[in-house]
Amino acid sequence: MQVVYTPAHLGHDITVETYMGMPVPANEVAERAELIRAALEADGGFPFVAPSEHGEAPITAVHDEGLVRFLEVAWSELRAQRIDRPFLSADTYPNRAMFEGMSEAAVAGLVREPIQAGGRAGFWGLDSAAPLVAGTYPAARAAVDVALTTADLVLAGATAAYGLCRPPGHHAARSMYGGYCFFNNAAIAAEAIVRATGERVAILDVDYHHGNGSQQIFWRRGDVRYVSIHADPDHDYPYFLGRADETGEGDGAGENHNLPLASGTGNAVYLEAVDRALETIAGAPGSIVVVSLGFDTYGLDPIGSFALTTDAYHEIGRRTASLGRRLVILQEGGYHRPSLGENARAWLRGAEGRPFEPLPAGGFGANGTVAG
Ligand code: SP5
Ligand code: ZN
Repeated sequence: MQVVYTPAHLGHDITVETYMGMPVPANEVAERAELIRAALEADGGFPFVAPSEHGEAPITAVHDEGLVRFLEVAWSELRAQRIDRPFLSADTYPNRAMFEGMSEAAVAGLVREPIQAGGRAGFWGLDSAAPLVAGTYPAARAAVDVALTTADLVLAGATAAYGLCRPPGHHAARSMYGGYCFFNNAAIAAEAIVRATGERVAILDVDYHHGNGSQQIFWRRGDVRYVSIHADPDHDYPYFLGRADETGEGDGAGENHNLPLASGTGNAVYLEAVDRALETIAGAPGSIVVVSLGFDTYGLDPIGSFALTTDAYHEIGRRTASLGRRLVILQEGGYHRPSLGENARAWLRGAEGRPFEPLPAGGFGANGTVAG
């Protein structure tokens, strides 16, 4: 299986994030993508290709142009305004209750994007845990190109291809970034595939978190079915979306499928949810599935509460491929660094119908470091 990768993600060099007001070591770090790259290279069965530039049009096909412009200048604005922070994080969010009692028309007329960078980040952002640095915008643009190049490979006839996207994307909505995500790589790829083929597309989201951005973007769309297995939002980010009764509206009525699972979910319960998700996908026409692939469902993940094992990823990859549809597999989350490479290898080998054997110690160490 071909892998689309670029070192451009390294510019999104994150070391610290904030969690509930306090600085903590970052989860969504550059090393994640490098560990997956090293493991797939060591496997030998994954040829690497560089992404090609696709420009801005596929991005504004799903995102508000104002979000793109904000992300493009956010860092230079922070510096121009002499706000002495190591990364941009919002000061104030427009909580909907701030406008309670005001008409929609009044709010639309009065509320506008501020100039101060911390207010501007609140206008476009979902949460305070998605740090933005000098290299974030080029890295986020490159991640979109990775996703679109992965889609190109499948549109050109590949049975499956894997895009090593970083930063991830599924929390980014049409007019919002957040959850370590800036542009919604999977949604941009799905939209591009719909436009290229005229077919319906399904998104299978198996990241630990609900992909609120993907759900929002396709909420009223009949041509993209979103199916997600994730942690119950009563207990986990993104908290305010992801429940089973969110099924879409308008042309999208019945096209949104959320399968929230309880803390502690292990392989057996998760695989049963995978089967339900795959049946839901099989219930609509189309020949291509975009997979939002996260490994934060792993038992040792520092921000997840599920208990999946590496063997389960091999089986999930195998079952997903046995749908008989072509797969555009895009990386989302997953934060337990020592296991990331092996979990990615297991999933992708499963999707190819190849057995999974752990890499020998010394070639690619069990501690997740690259030998030599
Ligand atoms: C793409 C993706 O996986 N984004 C996840 C964003 C999660 N943001 C909130 C992180 C909160 C970390 N909570 C730590 C709880 C430790 N018990
Ligand atoms: Zn996640």
